[in-house]
Amino acid sequence: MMSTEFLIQTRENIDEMKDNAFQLTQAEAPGKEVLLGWLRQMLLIREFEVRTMQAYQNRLIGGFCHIYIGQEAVAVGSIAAVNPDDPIVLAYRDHGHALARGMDPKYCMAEMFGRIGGCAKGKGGSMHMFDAEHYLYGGHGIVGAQTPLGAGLAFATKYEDEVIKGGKSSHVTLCYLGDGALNQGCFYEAMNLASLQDLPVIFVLENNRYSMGTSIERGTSMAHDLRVKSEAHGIHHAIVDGKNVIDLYKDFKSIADWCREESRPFFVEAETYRYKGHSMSDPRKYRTKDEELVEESNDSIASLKNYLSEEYDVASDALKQIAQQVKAQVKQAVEWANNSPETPMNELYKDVFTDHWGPYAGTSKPEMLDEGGA
Ligand SMILES: Cc1ncc(C[n+]2csc(CCOP(=O)(O)OP(=O)(O)O)c2C)c(N)n1
Ligand SMILES: [Mg+2]
Repeated sequence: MMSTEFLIQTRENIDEMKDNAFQLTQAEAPGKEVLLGWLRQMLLIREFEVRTMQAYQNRLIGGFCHIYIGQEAVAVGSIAAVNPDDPIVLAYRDHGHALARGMDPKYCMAEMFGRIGGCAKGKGGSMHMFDAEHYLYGGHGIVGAQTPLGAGLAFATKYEDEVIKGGKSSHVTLCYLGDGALNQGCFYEAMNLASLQDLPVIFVLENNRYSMGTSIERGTSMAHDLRVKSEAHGIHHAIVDGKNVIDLYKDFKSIADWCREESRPFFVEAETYRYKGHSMSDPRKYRTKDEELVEESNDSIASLKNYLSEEYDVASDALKQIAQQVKAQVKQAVEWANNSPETPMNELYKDVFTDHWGPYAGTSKPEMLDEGGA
């Protein structure tokens, strides 16, 4: 019988790997006000997700829904390290990134409620947060599908900066992916093109160690040393701490500056963990309670609070006040979503690129269009 045991190796040499990875120049640590802003964002994401779970259980949200609790530091720290007009493209676990990028939580919540007030008029739902104004080019439900889009966005900014404007490429795209996407062919096609064409895109692997119920060791070759995935394409790699927003920011800032300067791609692995199940219906039988407790005891929000108290003497009352303000903001978002009208049927064929009739005559007309549809 074939054995797969030989594939499973530990990451005991991880420190050595970190040392051997691309040498990052150390970016400056941000000051107190910036850190308080990040704490607010991380608390906002967590509270938003808690309310999302409640709304889902109350059947106000339907369809697929993936919770980002535990991973907040990755979105907040990495997005803070780039400019507001640097494009972002995401997988489906996307609420946290949308909020970190500046989407008003009410548009994000209404999107999940399937209401007209949502960022995609309620037609996308949880997995498809889109906000062109904030250069957020969508959450994507097909695992890995966003990786060629990330390369394409970087191609677009490079083309615009260099060819249309005749200057130097000055943008960098953040393209997030989960560890499950490491096993999708399109990711390797995207890295190949990104390397060949010197595209300034950072592939941000959020390694939360599971792809649905499959641990990375069981589903991904060379899981103990993911450098090889990008080195095959001549793309630099770094491992960053996905639980420490300050360190993560500093690393990302150095990487983003380098990508911008050199117009080259990069592969960053952020070590993180999702506290909740894969989606709303996941009993988490594939991992132990002990493992979850260990991960939750190293929480990014708790660490940042401690840091603020110890380094800047921020009082616990001040921290509580931020938490209360965030709670109120999310409550309002839920109310706003609740009060937003259902998306009408005649919206169905709006905002799509195709002419739904096409050039063909005589095709049958969808029934709903007889009722004053598009
Ligand atoms: C091409 C494709 N295959 C399978 C699925 C089903 N699927 C949805 S989510 C998921 C797991 C992906 O895990 P990962 O990339 O680690 O992201 P995470 O959920 O951990 O954020 C799978 C297999 C899919 N959406 N697309
Ligand atoms: Mg995963």
